[in-house]
Amino acid sequence: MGSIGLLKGKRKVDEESVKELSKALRRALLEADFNVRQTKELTERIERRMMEEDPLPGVKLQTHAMNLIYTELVRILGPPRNIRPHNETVLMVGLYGQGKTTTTAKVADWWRRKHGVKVAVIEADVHRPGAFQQLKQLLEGTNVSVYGEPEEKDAVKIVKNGLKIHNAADVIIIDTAGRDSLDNELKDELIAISEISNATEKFLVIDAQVGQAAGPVAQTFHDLVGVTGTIVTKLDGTARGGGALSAVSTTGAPIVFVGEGERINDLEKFESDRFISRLLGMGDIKGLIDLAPGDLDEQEALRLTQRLMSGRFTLTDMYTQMEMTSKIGTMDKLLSHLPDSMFGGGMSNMSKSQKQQMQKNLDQYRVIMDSMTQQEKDEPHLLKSSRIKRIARGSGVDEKSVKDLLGHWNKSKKMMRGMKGNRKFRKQMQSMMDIDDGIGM
Ligand SMILES: Nc1nc2c(ncn2[C@@H]2O[C@H](COP(=O)(O)OP(=O)(O)OP(=O)(O)O)[C@@H](O)[C@H]2O)c(=O)[nH]1
Ligand SMILES: [Mg+2]
Repeated sequence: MGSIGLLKGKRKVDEESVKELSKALRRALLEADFNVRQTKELTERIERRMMEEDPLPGVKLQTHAMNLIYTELVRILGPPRNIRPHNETVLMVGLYGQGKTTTTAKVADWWRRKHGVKVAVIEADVHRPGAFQQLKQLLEGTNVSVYGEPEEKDAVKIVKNGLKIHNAADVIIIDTAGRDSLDNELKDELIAISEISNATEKFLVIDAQVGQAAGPVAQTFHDLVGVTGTIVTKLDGTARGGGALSAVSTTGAPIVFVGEGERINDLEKFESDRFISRLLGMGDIKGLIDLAPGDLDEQEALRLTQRLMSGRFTLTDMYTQMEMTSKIGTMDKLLSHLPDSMFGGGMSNMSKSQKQQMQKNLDQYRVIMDSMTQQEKDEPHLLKSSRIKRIARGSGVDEKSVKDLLGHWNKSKKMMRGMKGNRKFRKQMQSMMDIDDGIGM
């Protein structure tokens, strides 16, 4: 998308250059295989925003345009999607040859490496000859257990047996048979596997080259099992990934990983900046955007909210939450994402002295937390007396201050729990965030 340069040096938007820019964007998105209708909607929205919104003081017109394009694309891609370390049963679904089996192995090994947990995979593809052998070979030399019954023709039975045998595994990943969208027998099989496995995640594996078919394919699988995440494969090739964007736009299931090769290590966590750069064919997009702090805070607010919904609440989360509430501008942003009940309605009405006290606490908490290990921040319940002593010494405060911090965390956590248990709140939250349960970071 070269023609962003046409705004260079311009101070005011004129309709002509907006049209020109929009045309270039449309071309780039269509070349990347983003869905035609979705491309039209997106470019029209950006055109409108270009005409209606003035750049913030100090922001060049060119950068302003890039910011708009970027935030609109990030809006489609959704907030960063992270994965719980354990207690997951994952179902891999997708069309023939998209990379399900390879990705099953990659993701299994990723979980084991990243989180050091016990991972097992189940080969439930009874249609592709040699699928079990393929999966076993891919995982040779890793600590991932591979379950399969090469002679059995009943996929549901294999899954049942596999789950029983590996019930001590922290994470189980099930590879399923490739299908084209017309085959009813395979559809029934997939639904049965999905039901019996009680999968917490259903990842749609989609080849970056799939193109305009991506949206309808994604919709089909979404209707069958309820897709919770997307994995884009073969991004080491020339495809720009617009099809994957259509899939995400259709299902609302964000991209979690991307595959960049045939080997087991060729898997990356999804990064929206990289993806957008590639989609637009623009090199590194980071240098071209300059989002106002407000925009970033908004992203942070979304991320935090998502985390709170996941039921995990670490010291770092508490800190972020406090930091955000102490900033008035951010607070408004945060509140605009949250139902009033979230902070008991009280936070936005904090008095000046309350805010000052909060800032003081924050400063002290930061010092104390600097003396903690990452693990301690993630799992504050580990902090028993000897660790508390060490941290107090390390940060030059008394032990009581460390305990106060933990007390504050405990209280905040209870509050979060309370809200999580509140069904009305949950429903409100989920429809607002369009996220699924069980997402953690
Ligand atoms: N270059 C590249 N090749 C990949 C990637 N992922 C998978 N492949 C290759 O794509 C081909 C198909 O991959 P599989 O994992 O067998 O795909 P599948 O979806 O399980 O296929 P079926 O079981 O036949 O439906 C294999 O040759 C893989 O090595 C990737 O990220 N990059
Ligand atoms: Mg396969």
